[in-house]
Amino acid sequence: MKKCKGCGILMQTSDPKLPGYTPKENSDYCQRCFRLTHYDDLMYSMKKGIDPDYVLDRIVNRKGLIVWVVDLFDFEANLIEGINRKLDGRDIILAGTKKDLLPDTLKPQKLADFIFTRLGEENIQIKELVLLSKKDQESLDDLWEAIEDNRKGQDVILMGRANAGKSTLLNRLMAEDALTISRYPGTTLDFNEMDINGIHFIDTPGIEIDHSILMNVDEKELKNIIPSTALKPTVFQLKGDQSFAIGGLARIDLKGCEKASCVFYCSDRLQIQRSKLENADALWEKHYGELLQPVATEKQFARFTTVKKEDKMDVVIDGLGWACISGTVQNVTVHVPKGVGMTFRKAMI
Ligand SMILES: Nc1nc2c(ncn2[C@@H]2O[C@H](COP(=O)(O)OP(=O)(O)OP(=O)(O)O)[C@@H](O)[C@H]2O)c(=O)[nH]1
Ligand SMILES: [Mg+2]
Repeated sequence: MKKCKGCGILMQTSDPKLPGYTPKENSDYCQRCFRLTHYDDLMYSMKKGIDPDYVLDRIVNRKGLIVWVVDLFDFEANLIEGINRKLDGRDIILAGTKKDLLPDTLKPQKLADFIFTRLGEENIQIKELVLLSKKDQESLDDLWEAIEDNRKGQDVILMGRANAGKSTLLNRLMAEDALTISRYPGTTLDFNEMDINGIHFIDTPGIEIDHSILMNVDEKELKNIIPSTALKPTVFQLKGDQSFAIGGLARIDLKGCEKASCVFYCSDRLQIQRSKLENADALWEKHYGELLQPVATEKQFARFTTVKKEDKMDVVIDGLGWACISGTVQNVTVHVPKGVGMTFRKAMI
């Protein structure tokens, strides 16, 4: 049997419930890719389907230049701890995607400085950084150049977290919509190889982000949580003790605010509800799952608290976006569904 051109899986005609099924022996795409592309019908979720260690092992065993695709909106969740060690010290080009989702006010140089600082803090080394926006041809040319400069005759492997935009980027490089892309994590199911301009490229399944909110909500909510257009910051002036609920997905409590502000960078389809901290528990209890929605599949919450040290500090919630807190605030407590990752960092913007 052939491999599916969209997701790379070996096709089969015997079991419609298993990955790779196609009713027609000689088709190029499996039924799942066909339905995803033409009807936005997920059929079955593969977000927990591919073992990340298996994917990484296969990448390590395959010679080639690494293009590490990183979603710039969801930067913290897209980091891969110890990536240099895991890839045996191979050269890495970091291709930052979805720059079009970040506000225009963030200049490329400032963004690049931010990325290099964060990579430094995480002890991650890369050879080159390319920042890419949807539809921007110039940045695509930069990526071609970086690949040519570093490839040394080798194949090129695109790897990264699920949903980072690997298959989308390859479609752009080949100027063809051959690979299946979707907002659902776990679209590409196996290694998928193709030649573009005389270079052999390999698309790979995303490395699962089990700590992302995206993996912890019903799939139908993804279109409300993943932003589709440039983020419009939502600004709140703060006084005293305040609390913010981001739908029913997370809560941020801020104590001792004076001449302070909190700016949210997340999908404009999410409702942010502000209250006095003293009323926050009661409001959460009363409205969780109703006014405060969507909610995560995990109903238990974990709390993280910090004193505010940086002048401008981001509270980042994996898969959801971030809030930038500035001014005088004594301490910050973040409530996230158990298992979802969060980071306190120096502000990106
Ligand atoms: N706004 C924006 N969206 C993008 C960009 N690149 C990819 N996307 C969207 O991100 C989602 C995931 O894209 P894919 O190309 O399927 O991601 P992937 O890394 O191949 O995902 P897996 O195969 O699941 O690992 C899709 O909804 C894309 O439309 C970009 O540059 N800007
Ligand atoms: Mg893919």
